[in-house]
Amino acid sequence: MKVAVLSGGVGGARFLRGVVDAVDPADVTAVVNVGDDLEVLGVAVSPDLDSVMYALAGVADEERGWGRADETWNALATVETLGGDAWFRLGDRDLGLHLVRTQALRTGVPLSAVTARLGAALGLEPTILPATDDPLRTWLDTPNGSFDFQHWFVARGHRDPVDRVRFVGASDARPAPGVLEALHEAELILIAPSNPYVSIAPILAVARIRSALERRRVPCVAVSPVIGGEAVKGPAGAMLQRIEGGSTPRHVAQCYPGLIDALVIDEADAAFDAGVHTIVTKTLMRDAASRRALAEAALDAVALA
Ligand code: FO1
Repeated sequence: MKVAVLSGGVGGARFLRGVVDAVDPADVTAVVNVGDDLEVLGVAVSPDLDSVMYALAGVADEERGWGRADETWNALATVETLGGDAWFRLGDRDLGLHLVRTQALRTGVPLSAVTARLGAALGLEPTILPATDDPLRTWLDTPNGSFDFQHWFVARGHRDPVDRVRFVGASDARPAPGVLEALHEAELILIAPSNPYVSIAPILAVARIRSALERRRVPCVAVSPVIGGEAVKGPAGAMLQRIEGGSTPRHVAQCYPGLIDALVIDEADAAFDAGVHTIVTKTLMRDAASRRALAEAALDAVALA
């Protein structure tokens, strides 16, 4: 079964591991958020693409959720000693990938082509696509000022309550090559249990991706990132409370108006009416078996066609 998965970083990457365990990995295309991308110390970092690639290559740091396992931090220690920018922690192994990406981007290779090269070098079977090759960056408006995503998330520890999320560059952003094809060829479209505002919304901010979803002829199923009103990790719960007015399945479903046919929710939230068809299962991904079981529950929604 051909599957297209819209994904952010940590949670999306875990979910994708379950998906490639449950279907032929060559039939899976991940369309990944790039709103978090940044340049730090002169290198181009695409955190969500990297979280997805590292997870699927089996080299991710499972505890941290981002970056590589068996990481060392010698370059960062030198940066710190020399008074350089050390707020965004780049490990030595991770840095190697950023150097290769940065060099290719500087010679004019688009992000999607660089990502294809990196994926091939890591031996990945699924197709990993950035949502767009064009510059699209997530900004957060808070009572304490406006911040780009990583300054809000990492430097300020996502402590500022968010009033509005904006996607600078979105109006001119085109889907990266392969994205619309993957959405059109998919027999099922999945939205990973990523943050709806800062992981999935930047993908949907590319107008032609959003309209492809609106005009889909196959089911689109989102997996809720919330369990019992709280995000497993990160600010999704607090953002839903402040922006949507609550963090029940209905509030999650409201983030995807006209875009989903079903929402996968946790057993802890089974009592709520989401306003769309719900699939109730255990959504916490603690190991390979639970990741696969969650993916299978979402994949079963192909029967909704
Ligand atoms: N997250 C942090 O909380 N602190 C960091 O220093 C940090 C560094 C980092 C480096 C490379 C990378 O690929 C991801 C990194 N992340 C870090 C994670 C990242 O900021 C977020 O998890 C994603 O952007 C949200 O999906």
